[in-house]
Amino acid sequence: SGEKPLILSTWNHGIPANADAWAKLKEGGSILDAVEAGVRNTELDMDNLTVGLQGLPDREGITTLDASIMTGDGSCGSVAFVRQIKHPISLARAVMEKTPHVMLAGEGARQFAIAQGFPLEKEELSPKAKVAYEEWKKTSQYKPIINIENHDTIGMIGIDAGGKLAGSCTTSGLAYKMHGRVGDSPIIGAGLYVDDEVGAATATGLGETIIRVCGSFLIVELMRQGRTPQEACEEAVRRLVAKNKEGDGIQAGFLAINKYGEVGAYAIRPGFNYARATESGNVLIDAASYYS
Ligand code: SD4
Repeated sequence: SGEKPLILSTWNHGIPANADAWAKLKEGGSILDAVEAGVRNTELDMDNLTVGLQGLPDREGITTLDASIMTGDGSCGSVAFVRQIKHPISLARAVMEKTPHVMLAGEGARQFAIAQGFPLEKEELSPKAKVAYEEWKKTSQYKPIINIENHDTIGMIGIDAGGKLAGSCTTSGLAYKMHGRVGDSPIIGAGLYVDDEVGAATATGLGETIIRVCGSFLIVELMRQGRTPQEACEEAVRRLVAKNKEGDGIQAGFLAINKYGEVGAYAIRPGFNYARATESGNVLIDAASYYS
């Protein structure tokens, strides 16, 4: 069986995110504190155009963010279609801890953020996002393209030494999406699911396809029925491919851990990688995929 504590996160920016999560655990933080701190790193990464306010905007040129957070006792919070908030993951945590609700969206989420003392950022595109958006406007074509538009959301799942689990997921979503579009990342059970009795899963890629199969919940339930994390991720990807409505060329990937600290990762196509942090190090690993 696997090592604990363990932190897993999507893509190569998972390495610095894991490092921050690990540091938080080592200074005595909970696994919840760790997964929040980890993805806050990515929310500030100016080179990542799929997370945070520097992310690529929707068709109208407005960057809107989705995020969710969950612990293994079933506590969860999320925000969707939120503007001007630098750390949507922390806003999702505030929804979880300070409201009777699980999910706040749009203007209501922003009002709640203001009431909680979150600073409102100026609404302007980051230099890189602005260049990309101006270029996109020349044709205004919208086709989900793997590993370009869909790339780089961070999903993080972790288990502490005592077997408590938590996860986080944060994104600016699909580039040039319709205004108001919400992806899988803030949907509990789609982009993220955590249950201390079983394990945790998170997703990245084309959200529509992940929502359709309740991807992260599906993986946790498959593990509950006895599948390994790897088997569960593979079955979820098979399900997603079978139900695909978006055509060839889409990408999605899943990460999973079970309560023993065993790991699974699988994607539709090659190119998906993830960062795995344990006492023995923080390393980037290429995931296997359905298509070669
Ligand atoms: C979404 N799943 O909004 C996100 C996008 C993503 O890496 O994962 N990008 O559909």
